[in-house]
Amino acid sequence: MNDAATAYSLNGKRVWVAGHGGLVGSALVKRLAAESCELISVSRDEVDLRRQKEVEDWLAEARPEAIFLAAATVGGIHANYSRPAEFLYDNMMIEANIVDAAWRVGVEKLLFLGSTCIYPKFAPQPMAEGDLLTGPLEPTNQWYALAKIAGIYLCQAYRRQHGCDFISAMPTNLFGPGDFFEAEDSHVIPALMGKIHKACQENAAEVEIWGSGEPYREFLYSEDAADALVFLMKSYSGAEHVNVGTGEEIRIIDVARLIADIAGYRGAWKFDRGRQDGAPRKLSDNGLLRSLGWTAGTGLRDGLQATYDWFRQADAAGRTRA
Ligand code: GFB
Repeated sequence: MNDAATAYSLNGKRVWVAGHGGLVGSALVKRLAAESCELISVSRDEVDLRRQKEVEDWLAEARPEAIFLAAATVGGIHANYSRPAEFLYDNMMIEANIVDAAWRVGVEKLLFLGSTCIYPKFAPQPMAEGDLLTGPLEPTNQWYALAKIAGIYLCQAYRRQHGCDFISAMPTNLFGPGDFFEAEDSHVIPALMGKIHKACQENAAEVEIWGSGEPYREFLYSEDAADALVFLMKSYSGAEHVNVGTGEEIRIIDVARLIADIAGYRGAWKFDRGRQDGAPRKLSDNGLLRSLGWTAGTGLRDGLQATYDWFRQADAAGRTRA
């Protein structure tokens, strides 16, 4: 058992999922339905999480006992690179406002969510928690990464100075139902699903893949991620952030082939070399999470199939966020 293993019960607790409409947030809401807790949420129209007073007023009134901080400005490689001000400002403000207000109203436990893009571009693979800040960041997502690194340090600082039980989890690239399936701003899996689905419908001869198709990524199904986050909330208390992944990686071209197989696409690939590859590899070391007792349950193909089934239905009903 790890030193930081602990027991925190969610039974009867008021739990706020900040970012409940997003990919992880919606999976968390689904997963938390199996716990005996009271879920609370607030919409973007009611509270702008980038505004300190709005967050302070909401938390003073709502008084959650536990918070999953899954709210963030997110997007794929192009969104990160083309909107650096939003990715840095929004994410720093959201986390600073929520962490500080959570301490002020006496929140018992808070789990802050980041991403494995916090690690250096050329970190040793697999990347362990201790590899943080050992080298320069990947330029395409350095603004998002810096905000998330600041979030980890915020949780550590409030733990050290105020004794708050605030923890951080760093999931690898996530995908699943309810994702943002748009060609320019989304992550690779929803982007390729959208493009491949359209190519099938239009009988197109080729689908565009950004960059070389050679980078490797580690993908985790959003419902597995939510399960890991609930597990950490209940069983981990430490200053060190915790990687959340599968420990398995795949080349971008191979994940495209898997999606093509699921969707029935038999056309060609066209590589747009004018687009960036980003990090060459981002494989996480999940030793800490495994030592606490959690491993992922959904295989990549099964997760892709479930996501594609959801997407096809949502697309047909005009319900995708594309
Ligand atoms: O998912 P993605 O945008 O994010 O891209 P990152 C992963 C890889 O897929 C890159 C390639 O090498 C892309 O060039 N790719 C190929 C595509 N075709 C496409 C496409 O049509 N759309 C997209 N989006 N990619 C993000 C960070 O990095 O990962 C975020 O920017 C965050 O900050 C997230 O950390 C988890 O893995 O490169």
